[in-house]
Amino acid sequence: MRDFPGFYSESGLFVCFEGGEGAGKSTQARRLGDRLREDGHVVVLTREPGDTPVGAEMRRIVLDPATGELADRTEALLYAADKAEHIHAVVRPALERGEVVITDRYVDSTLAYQGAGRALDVDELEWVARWATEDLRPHLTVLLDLEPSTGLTRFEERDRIEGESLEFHQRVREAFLGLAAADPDHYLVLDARDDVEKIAIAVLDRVRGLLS
Ligand code: Z5A
Repeated sequence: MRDFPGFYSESGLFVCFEGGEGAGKSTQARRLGDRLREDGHVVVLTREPGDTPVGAEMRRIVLDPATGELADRTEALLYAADKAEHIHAVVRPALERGEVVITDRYVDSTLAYQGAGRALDVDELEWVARWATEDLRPHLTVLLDLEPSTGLTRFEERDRIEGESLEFHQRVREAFLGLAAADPDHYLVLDARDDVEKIAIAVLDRVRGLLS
């Protein structure tokens, strides 16, 4: 199987937030976006799945409990299609314009949820996800690490994936931590139990370092 070495955009900055449910990704992505705009940067705040018209359809299918059971491979391909469109229509054009792109979830979510969670072959899955994204890698992935039993209590309603077992979410957490440990230069792992502002400052420090 072909190896994917990873492609890092030479223009712009690509930052990704990853982590389990309720870890605070959306909260921190918004805060980082606001502060970088105050610093004078042009920021594109985006997310997976669902930030393109096609992606919104994919999001509805994969997350709506009314969808019911899907074959694991079907689910993985729907996420991959969302990523392909997202990179093509949103992420790459913004990076080529020299902007900061902040995405709430990316390829690591596929490796963690469809790989460790659903137990699909991770090498095969990674091949599909890397192919879909032209192997574009974030300059930095911020992993907000949280015990799943805590994260799941931050919500009242559960979608198709949030409704999975605690063991499923534990495997997802371990997979995220494993990805971060394998590539420390491109990850910032933070304890998501910390105060929102403390986390935001740690993220901003690291990102400002990359921008200077
Ligand atoms: N998925 C996948 O399987 N494969 C893939 O390739 C991709 C995704 C890309 C997307 O769901 C689902 O798709 C996701 C993985 C799967 N699984 N599920 N379900 P989503 O986009 O609807 O939701 P999410 O990405 O899981 O995010 P989230 O669960 O909505 O949470 P969050 O963004 O991490 O947290 P938040 O919305 O910022 O905060 C949640 C609450 O916690 C809120 O009330 C905050 O005020 C509070 N909060 C935030 N930070 C803190 C701190 N530090 N302390 C205390 N309370 C806090």
